[in-house]
Amino acid sequence: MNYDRSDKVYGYPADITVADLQGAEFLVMDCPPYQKVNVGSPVSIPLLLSHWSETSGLKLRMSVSGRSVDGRPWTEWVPAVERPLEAAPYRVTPQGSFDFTAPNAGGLMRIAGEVFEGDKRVAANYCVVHVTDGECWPGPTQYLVPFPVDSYSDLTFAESCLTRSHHPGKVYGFKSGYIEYQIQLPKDFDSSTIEACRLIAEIGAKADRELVDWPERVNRQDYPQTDGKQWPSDVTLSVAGIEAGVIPIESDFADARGVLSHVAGFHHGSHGTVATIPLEGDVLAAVKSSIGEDKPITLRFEVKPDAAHVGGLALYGASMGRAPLDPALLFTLAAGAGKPTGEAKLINRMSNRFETILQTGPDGHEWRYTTSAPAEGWQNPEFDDGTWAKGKAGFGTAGTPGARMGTEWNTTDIWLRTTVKVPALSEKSLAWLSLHHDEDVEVFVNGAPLLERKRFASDYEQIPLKPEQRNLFQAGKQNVIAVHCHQTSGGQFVDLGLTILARE
Ligand SMILES: [Ca+2]
Repeated sequence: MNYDRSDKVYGYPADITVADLQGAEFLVMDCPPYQKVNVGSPVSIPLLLSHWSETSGLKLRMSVSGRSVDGRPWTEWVPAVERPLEAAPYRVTPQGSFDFTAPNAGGLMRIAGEVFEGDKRVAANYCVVHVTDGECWPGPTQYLVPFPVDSYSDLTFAESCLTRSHHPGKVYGFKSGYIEYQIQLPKDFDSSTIEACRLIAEIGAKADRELVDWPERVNRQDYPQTDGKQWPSDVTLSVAGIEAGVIPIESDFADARGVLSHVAGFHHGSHGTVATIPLEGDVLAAVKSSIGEDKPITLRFEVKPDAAHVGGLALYGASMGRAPLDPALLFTLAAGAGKPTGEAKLINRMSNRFETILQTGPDGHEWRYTTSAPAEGWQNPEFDDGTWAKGKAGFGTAGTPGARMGTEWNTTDIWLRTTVKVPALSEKSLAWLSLHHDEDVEVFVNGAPLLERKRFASDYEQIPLKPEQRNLFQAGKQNVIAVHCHQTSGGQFVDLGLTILARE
């Protein structure tokens, strides 16, 4: 057994620690730990006190911390309240509720409840209310151009979300490289009305195994919690080819502040820092002239190989991290100037250059399959699978975690075969499998073993192919892919996809 004894950063609001949850008093907030509400809707947090002492004269304080996405403190809308607590000893007693109207602004509200005996806090607890669809953002003289993090036009990190597991709400790369976006602003945007511009983005560093205390033992769920061991990175922002500044990032954080990552169930608790970078002088002039000339604006987030801290980069979108906002350019316009009516577009998206060779899921590929043991050599190209059944991907039983089922398979073994044509791929090109297996699986290409995985996964895993694995495919020809999966108990499933990104 390994113990990680380093001090952890919990990231709870109001400096709540685990000790606040383990005293003789415990404040129950009888609502989901995270709930989503629309602006202007009523919110009610039922409260109870578990009072395991004979202390009297306790006091309750309810408060809201943090800011809306447009930067206003929540206390503008929801002030803190204090009231006495009445509770019989050794009982759980209802304490009414904390009620308010969700502000007319989007963001995450962290609601803390604290119990005091005199000036001493004896218990605390919190919950999160996610307010959506705020109307005060952007303001009347603000023009906001958000862009989804996965709409990048280029990503040059050697190891990145392209070659590891990924989620559309977070793009990342390790060590050095850059992520670039090309934004085409609307034709009717009059650049002479721009008074100021800033970039807002939630940015983090990205460690690989460096923050894991026993890196040799790989567990897909590992996302080390924020502690004293930091992982800084220096991110240079360039706009329209001109450097706008260096953003120092303290670490690859993962704690309770990364609420959205917990909710998304990906890279649990991971989050960045919300950075606001003013674009001024030459940079603003270049932005204005791009708009005037109807050219796209290029935004590059770069970790240079010679930076003081080469710690990778993660950009968090609205569905991941600590703030429910996509990165955005925020323009301040002259009073009275109209906002453009056209649509800003992200152009040259790299995802448009991905080519799916083998598609997963029930809308995907049709395979030949059998559930009775085939003759030896079943994985070889010359094997005749003409008598095997045909079925849509993937294969398994309903209810298996992460399964996207096309064909039911409920026996102990399944053998699958198909053929795919793969173009010639340069060294810089990428090819990756998307594999879900429950349980042991082996994959062959043209009769040769490509990879094996033991036990079970609970979702599709992105597996980049190494050059020697890619070399098993014959360019421009039909290639036979053969898969065997074995089941012992519980859920069962198998599906395999192949995607490529051709690069010169
Ligand atoms: Ca199983």
